[in-house]
Amino acid sequence: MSDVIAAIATARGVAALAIIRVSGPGSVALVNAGFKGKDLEAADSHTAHVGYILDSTGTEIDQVVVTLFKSPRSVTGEDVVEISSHGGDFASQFILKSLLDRGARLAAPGEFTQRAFLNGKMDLAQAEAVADLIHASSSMAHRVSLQHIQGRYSDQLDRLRDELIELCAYIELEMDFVEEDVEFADKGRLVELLDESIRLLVELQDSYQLGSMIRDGVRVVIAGRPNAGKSTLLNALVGRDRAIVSDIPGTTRDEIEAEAEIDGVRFRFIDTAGLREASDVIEAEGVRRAQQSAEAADLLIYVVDASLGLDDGEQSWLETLQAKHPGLPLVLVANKSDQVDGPAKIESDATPSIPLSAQHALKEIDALKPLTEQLKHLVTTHLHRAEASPVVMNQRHQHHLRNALTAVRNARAAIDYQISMDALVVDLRVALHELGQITGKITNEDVLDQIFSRFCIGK
Ligand SMILES: Nc1nc2c(ncn2[C@@H]2O[C@H](COP(=O)(O)OP(=O)(O)OP(=O)(O)O)[C@@H](O)[C@H]2O)c(=O)[nH]1
Ligand SMILES: [Mg+2]
Repeated sequence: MSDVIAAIATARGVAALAIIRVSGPGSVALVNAGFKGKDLEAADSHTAHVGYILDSTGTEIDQVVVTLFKSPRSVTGEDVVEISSHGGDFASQFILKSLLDRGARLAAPGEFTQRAFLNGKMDLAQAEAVADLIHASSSMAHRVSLQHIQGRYSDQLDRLRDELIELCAYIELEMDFVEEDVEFADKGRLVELLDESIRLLVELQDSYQLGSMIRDGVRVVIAGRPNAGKSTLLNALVGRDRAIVSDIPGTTRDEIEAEAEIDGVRFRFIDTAGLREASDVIEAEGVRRAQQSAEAADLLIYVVDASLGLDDGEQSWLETLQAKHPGLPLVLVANKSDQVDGPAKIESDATPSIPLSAQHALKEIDALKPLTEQLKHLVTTHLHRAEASPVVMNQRHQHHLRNALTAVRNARAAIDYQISMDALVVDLRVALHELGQITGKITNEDVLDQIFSRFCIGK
């Protein structure tokens, strides 16, 4: 049986209120023993009571509001008491101490959520989404985490798992009847069901790229010739003087990263060294890193000095990059448009360019609109998907999904190659085991400890 745990659930520091959370069998009696006010044990669940918390000598610590959530109608499924005290560092600390003096134990990080999971109030994927929501660094990340908490993602995984369980049962039943186990009564149907599971798993797996963009931000690498205005553009995009700008070509050598949120999406802009035959080893290393970064980008902004245009060397650099990293979205910026007469156009067959003056944009943020609109457009198709269907944001889940997909594909191949039905069932069971680990239907203590240790104390 679990004991009573207590923790301060709010952040430290000066604030109007602080919340101390208590959970476990006997938590109402424990708080009641040091509460001057109504008899909490006699009170109904989901009621709030004003009173004083007393320390072990009977001295008043603070006037508080106590809210009761009696088992099983609480977040952990146990008796939960939430004490809302005045903020600041002292009241809540003294109250917590008085609870510990009365026999409560300080909660470990994530222990409330862990109990909610163990008591069947949420599955593991939902519990992990709680941590993701707390750590969300953009409104999109917040939205996707909330979707996961609400269970849409878990529902989809459960449906998939149920279908595979049914499939296993169906095959096992057939095996009881059919002597020659490769000769299936309804092989077509079996293939159809497996293909559908593969399709769903591939879709979930593929969503991870978007999921990590939402979680960690979209990595936008800014590349181009020396002096094209890359660092100026970075500064304009993030609204501060982050990178050194000068008219000496080769100013930026190391990579410079800075973030900005554009309409709910976090972008991580990475300014790089100008691409050219380097004049010294440090610059050469900078160019090498720029190349490497571009290859790992989610999106590339290629900055060209519009008065000079895109030369053959740049053209072929871009082509080589796109061959290496197919599908890499590219935005061509025709910078220094203030220095050209007429429209600053760059000749490029495939990609239209956006005329811009990064220098002007430093003072006039609206000048960036065409560029930021284009950036948004390039991720929007993905983002619509995030709204419409579940997106995998968690690396642990991605790992299990990959294994499940391999197993289902093996099962599918077993049919094509007329391998025994026993082998097919074994593959499906592996897939079930992998999927079960995502939502926590199958789990072990080490994994749980690792997951819940990511949480804050009090959650
Ligand atoms: N006229 C004009 N000058 C610009 C514009 N953008 C940048 N510059 C100038 O061009 C020069 C080079 O700008 P940077 O931003 O340092 O260029 P960079 O591409 O980072 O150069 P490296 O770090 O050397 O690769 C600076 O003198 C800038 O002030 C622009 O839109 N118009
Ligand atoms: Mg620079």
